Amino acid sequence: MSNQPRVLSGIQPTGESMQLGNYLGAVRNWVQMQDGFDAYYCVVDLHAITLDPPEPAALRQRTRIVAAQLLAAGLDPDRCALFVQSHVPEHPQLSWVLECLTGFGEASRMTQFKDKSAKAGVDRQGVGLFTYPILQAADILLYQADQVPIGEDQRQHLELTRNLAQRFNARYGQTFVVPEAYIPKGAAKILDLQDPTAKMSKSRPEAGTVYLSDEPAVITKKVRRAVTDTDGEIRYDPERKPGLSNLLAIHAAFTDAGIDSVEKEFSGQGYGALKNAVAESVIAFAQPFAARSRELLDDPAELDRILAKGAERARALASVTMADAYAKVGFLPAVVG
Ligand code: ATP
Ligand code: LTN
Repeated sequence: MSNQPRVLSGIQPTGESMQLGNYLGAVRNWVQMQDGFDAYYCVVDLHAITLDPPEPAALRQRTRIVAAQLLAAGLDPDRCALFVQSHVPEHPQLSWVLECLTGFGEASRMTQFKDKSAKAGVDRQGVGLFTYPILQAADILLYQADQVPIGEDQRQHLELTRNLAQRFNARYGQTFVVPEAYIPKGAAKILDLQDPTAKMSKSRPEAGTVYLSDEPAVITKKVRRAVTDTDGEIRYDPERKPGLSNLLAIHAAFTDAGIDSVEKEFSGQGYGALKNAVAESVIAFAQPFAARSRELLDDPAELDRILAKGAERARALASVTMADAYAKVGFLPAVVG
């Protein structure tokens, strides 16, 4: 086993493709952190049935799509364990123990739960949406992760995870590493192009979300129609000019430039020039990315082999933590033979 610090993160197989915010807010860091970390990355299919459960065939397909896209983004199965959450039964097993340590009020304060349940009405949601962050905590704690690369929207879930780790350790003795959130500057919260008060998300309307599988013409159209403001000044000011600042942040991230240098470059020009440049920088990434994802998806047997190997590595680690946690809680060991 590696002596390097460990990293774990997850992404839901919701939608037919990753969106730009997933990549810039999280996945780009996953790729970088393969160097210098013992890396575990997970397609969280158990989480993907918490809201509007998809058709079974669609869930299977989306799970493969996300896996292919993660590889296309630069994950290397020789340098990280890429696996599917439902292949490692320890996740829901540990989740149960953590649920019993979580306060009802504590879980009720999770803003993602409040937002998502408010949309369809609390009484119409399954309990899984409520316990979602606790399963996420189990995902992280099972691997004794030191760092968790995520977007800003997941900060509160990581805080809950840290509290649960500390609570378990205080009650039963040192068991879990208390993880740190790794949240990028600048691209931590990419906003919806049509509604720059909301984060871009796979589950929001098409027009405001750039999918990395979108055709170049579609990307250009979505970016050109992005909602900005009417003062005509190119200036990074997320409070007063959220739409325009979002475009500056996207361009800076895709061209590996600082936001202030992008601001300077376009200062005095019209919004149209900036939008064209943003569309170009997104397409320069998305086009080869989409082509590579399609190639990988054309060989589902190979994808499944990569995921099986990832799950094997994940289980080797998760089962050790799980056995320790169960023993600490006082569950009687099952005698084999
Ligand atoms: P859904 O709409 O189904 O909730 P999502 O698009 O919000 O999905 P997730 O699969 O829940 O994406 O998130 C995967 C990772 O991408 C998480 O680390 C999350 O913080 C990050 N992320 C999602 N949207 C954004 C965004 N708009 N900006 C920055 N990071 C984001
Ligand atoms: N809830 C996360 C997805 C997720 C996750 C994780 C992220 C599930 N398990 C473990 C980091 C670590 C989201 O992005 N909505």
